[in-house]
Amino acid sequence: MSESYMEMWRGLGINIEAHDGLMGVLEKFYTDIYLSQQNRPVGMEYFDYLVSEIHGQRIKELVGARKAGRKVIGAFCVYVPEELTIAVDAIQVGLCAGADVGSESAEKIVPRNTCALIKAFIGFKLSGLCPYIEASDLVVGETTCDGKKKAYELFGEHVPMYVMEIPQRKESIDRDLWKSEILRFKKELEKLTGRVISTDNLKKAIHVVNNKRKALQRLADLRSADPAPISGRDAILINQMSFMDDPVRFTEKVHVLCGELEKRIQEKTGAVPAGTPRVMLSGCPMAIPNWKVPFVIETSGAVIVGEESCVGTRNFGDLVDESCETMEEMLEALTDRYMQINCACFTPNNERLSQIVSQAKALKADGVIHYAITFCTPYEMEAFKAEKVLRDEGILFYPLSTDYGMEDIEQIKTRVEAFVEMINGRVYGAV
Ligand code: BJ8
Repeated sequence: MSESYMEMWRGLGINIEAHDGLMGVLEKFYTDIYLSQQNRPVGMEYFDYLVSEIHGQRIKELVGARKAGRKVIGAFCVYVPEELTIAVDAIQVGLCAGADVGSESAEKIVPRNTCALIKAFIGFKLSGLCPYIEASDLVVGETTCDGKKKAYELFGEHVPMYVMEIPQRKESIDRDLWKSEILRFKKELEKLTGRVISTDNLKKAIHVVNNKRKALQRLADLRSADPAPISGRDAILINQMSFMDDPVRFTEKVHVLCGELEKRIQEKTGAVPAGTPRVMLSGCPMAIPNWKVPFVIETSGAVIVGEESCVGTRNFGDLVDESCETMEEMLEALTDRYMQINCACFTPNNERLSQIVSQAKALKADGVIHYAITFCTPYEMEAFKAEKVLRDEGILFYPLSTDYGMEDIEQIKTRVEAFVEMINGRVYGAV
């Protein structure tokens, strides 16, 4: 990354030496996992560029926007309504971290057996490595799992923190609570920015975010083709970048890529040969640069064709009703849309199980790998239920728990290869 960002990073309080080291490791990692792939769509060039400038150009845009009086909202969860952020002319970015960085520092303030996602965002902050956290005027957390809830109390000593209360059930009383939380967040944003959200601005913001989701839906649908027109790694990267990039520019680039993928499908050009075992991922979100499991799967003879995840369908599967005209109708529509997200923090959460089955069928997946970050109780527990429903449907299932470390990569590879063998055995009639 260019030398010209040094001053900007220093201004944000970034630990330059440690940051240089991190960027060097990431560059190598990206070359090995991404740029080494054969037959990638040309449209991926934009996303390669985004990654190469993830702490450069994009941060420059955020810093520039702040200088012009706009605010930056950092969020950890897909429950935080980006529509409201855009309606106050602020910018929302994702803060979840997907690398084993700063865990030693993190373990000074949270227990060792905390999930890697939580340790990573704390570690990035305490080690001075995340310009997104440093560029955020408000950091928005949510009461989903116990780990996050308690971590935000500690994290709030280091950043300007705001926590949204997420209900744990989907009864009408829970919906009422969630609607009141949407209203409270709206007021908080209005206070922060000094702007009052008008119906016109909210309508436009809903349209912008819906368009982003529609582009991601288009991409997801194209992956049902055989041969898969794009690797799972590339599609996951695009989903990860949906939390970082400008939403309008991102939407445009995803559509350009989708146009290319449609041509590939017509010409039967794939990222892998037709008939390659098709795996769907389900479970915990994979924040950038968490690419370990996708890399292992796609170097073990399979292709990933979809993600039932918050870096996947839980992020873009549902739209907000755009026919609403009044503020009250729009807030109701936002409440409804976000209540449909099936995070494992909800109980019961049978809608998620149905979603896994229908998504796996729509994508013609041969098997589902359930990904849980070690110590993530909600997803590790829900894996047992997911296994049962998929078995009942005759879909192969493998539950995988791992953290961000690389020590277990060979062990995971052996297990994933055995799973791919099972798929091959079934396809060829041996199972
Ligand atoms: S809506 S999945 S983004 S909470 S992995 S921190 S659950 S112990 S990330 Fe999530 Fe929102 Fe739910 Fe999605 Fe806790 Fe599990 Fe860690 Fe997790």
